[in-house]
Amino acid sequence: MSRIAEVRVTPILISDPPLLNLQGVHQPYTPRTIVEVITESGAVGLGETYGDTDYLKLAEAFAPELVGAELVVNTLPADVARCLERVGAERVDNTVQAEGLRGSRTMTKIALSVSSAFEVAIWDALGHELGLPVHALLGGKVRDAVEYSAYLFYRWAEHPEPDEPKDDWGAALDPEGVVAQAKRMSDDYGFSSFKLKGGVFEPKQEVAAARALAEAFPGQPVRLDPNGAWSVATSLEVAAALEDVLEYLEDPTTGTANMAEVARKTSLPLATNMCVTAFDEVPEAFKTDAVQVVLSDHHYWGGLRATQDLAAVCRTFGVGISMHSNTHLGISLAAMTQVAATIPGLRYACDTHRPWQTEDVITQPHTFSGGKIAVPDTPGLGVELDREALAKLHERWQQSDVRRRDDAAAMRRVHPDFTAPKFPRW
Ligand code: GKR
Ligand code: MG
Repeated sequence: MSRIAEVRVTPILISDPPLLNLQGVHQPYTPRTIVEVITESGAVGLGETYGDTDYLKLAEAFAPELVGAELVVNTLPADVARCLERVGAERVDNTVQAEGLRGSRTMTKIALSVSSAFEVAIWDALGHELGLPVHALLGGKVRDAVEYSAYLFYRWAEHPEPDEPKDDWGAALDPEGVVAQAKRMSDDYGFSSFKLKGGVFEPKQEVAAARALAEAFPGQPVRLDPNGAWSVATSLEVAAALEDVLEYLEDPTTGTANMAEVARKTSLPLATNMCVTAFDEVPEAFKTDAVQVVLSDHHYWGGLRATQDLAAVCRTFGVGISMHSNTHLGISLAAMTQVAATIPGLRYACDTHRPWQTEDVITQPHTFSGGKIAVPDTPGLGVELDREALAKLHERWQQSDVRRRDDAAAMRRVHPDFTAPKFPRW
């Protein structure tokens, strides 16, 4: 088997619409890191992860360590963590709280997110070497297509500066705007599950939007996710108001104990990508029945195998599994699709930020049919790097000083007094 001959790490900036959330608004451009693992025989494996400086620096530091290594993923998380101790320990402590929308962000979790990009790239390279799709390497697919949900956001029509990226989706700031967005998602992509990012307006307004969605799409699953913005009492009020409408309520409140309290008093299942984001957070959450659906994410759980492991744990305890997303490009969507194809009992449509990202670094961006992506049987992830696009987006990164996602700072360009809210906002 050929070994790894070269590893490239390329930071890029991708355009992003003005999507609103609890923390503020998406910036016009957001960073991502693209990883290429090239084997001695010339196979190229691709990976993608967060591009904020902490992630990028670690990826750049770790990349040379893989040169000469075999195409195996077993020790990657530990290897990356050791690399972090060497290169990162003096720069950051282990308890960085990023006020994030993905739960607490510790350096250990950053190491896992970086590791995931190398892991995916190695699976991809291995698939090309062996002529097998990644899902086959992971044990085989149990479905031929993966269903995704429409990810609805309150949003502005455009970013504040005239030369910033634009699209033709228009504003969505009330129930009518949300339903119009959902209709376009349904018409153009065939999505038939709908997730609304909440935590933006008063809960009453968001309840009205969820009800409007349910009326516009009778019988189709609707979810609401305020990223932990509400107190237990508010969560229970919203749950009571939407008990007949929602498929699940996602992270209504912050912390396992609060989620458990809400879960005890509502019949609605609670989903999370905030209070269960690593294996050491599982026991408490499952013991207290705080969550009924865990939203996995191969980026922060540490890769595709970790995602399968998580799915097995959830199966064992009778907890549902689906998939969280964050602003991503086609390499990540390919990886999400490959691993989702292998997971038994995936009853809920997975999240994706597509179609909000209109740029990509692959030659043939994914298309949805009936809200689903067909699982490719071609070698590796089934995608090919568009080198010209990668170079262009890297050049944008070089010419810009945006080095991290900061939704609150983006919001301050329009509302100078904005600060990311303290929990609970309502
Ligand atoms: O893109 O604004 C966003 C989302 O709010 C994202 O950051 C979250 O991590 O999609 C995520 C979620 O489900 O919480
Ligand atoms: Mg969420």
